[in-house]
Amino acid sequence: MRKRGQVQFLASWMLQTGPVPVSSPGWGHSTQLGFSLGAAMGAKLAAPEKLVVNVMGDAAFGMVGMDVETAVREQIPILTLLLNNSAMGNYERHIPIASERYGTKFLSGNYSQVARGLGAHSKRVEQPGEIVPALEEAIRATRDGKPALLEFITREEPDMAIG
Ligand SMILES: Cc1ncc(C[n+]2csc(CCOP(=O)(O)OP(=O)(O)O)c2C)c(N)n1
Ligand SMILES: [Mg+2]
Repeated sequence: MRKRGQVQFLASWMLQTGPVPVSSPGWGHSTQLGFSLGAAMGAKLAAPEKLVVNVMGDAAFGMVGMDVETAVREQIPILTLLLNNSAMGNYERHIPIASERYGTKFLSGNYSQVARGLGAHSKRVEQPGEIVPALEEAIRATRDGKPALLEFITREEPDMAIG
């Protein structure tokens, strides 16, 4: 499951080059930010034996993040990987004046705290050495029936080949 934006390009690359076979539902004509959270819950309900991973950005989480509560309440243990680059990546190309004058493309927030507040397992990952243990712990949490969210603090990619 992937949403739009820089996250989408990075996740596509990871899925194509990763060492482990994975499957990824296509998004068809859906491009709305945040749809992957609900779609991941649906996938997990359809295939509860699988590890279902939802990759999303900080702006996408801003659109739908409260639905983590649905996953907690209904015990749908998906794993969300949130890439927090504190921005709508490269979005100045779409809103140049608003970005320059008002910084409209920039965001802030501690989304792992939000997820924890909603009852999910969560961790904010700031150092590379924390990535693997955080993933292992989060996957264990999903196996115990708890939705998990890892918030990775990243930087905005300065330029991406977007058509
Ligand atoms: C509901 C909705 N509003 C606006 C857009 C347009 N849009 C596409 S990508 C994007 C910014 C995405 O930012 P973020 O989720 O933080 O991901 P990043 O590109 O920073 O990885 C926006 C606003 C959209 N796809 N869906
Ligand atoms: Mg972002």
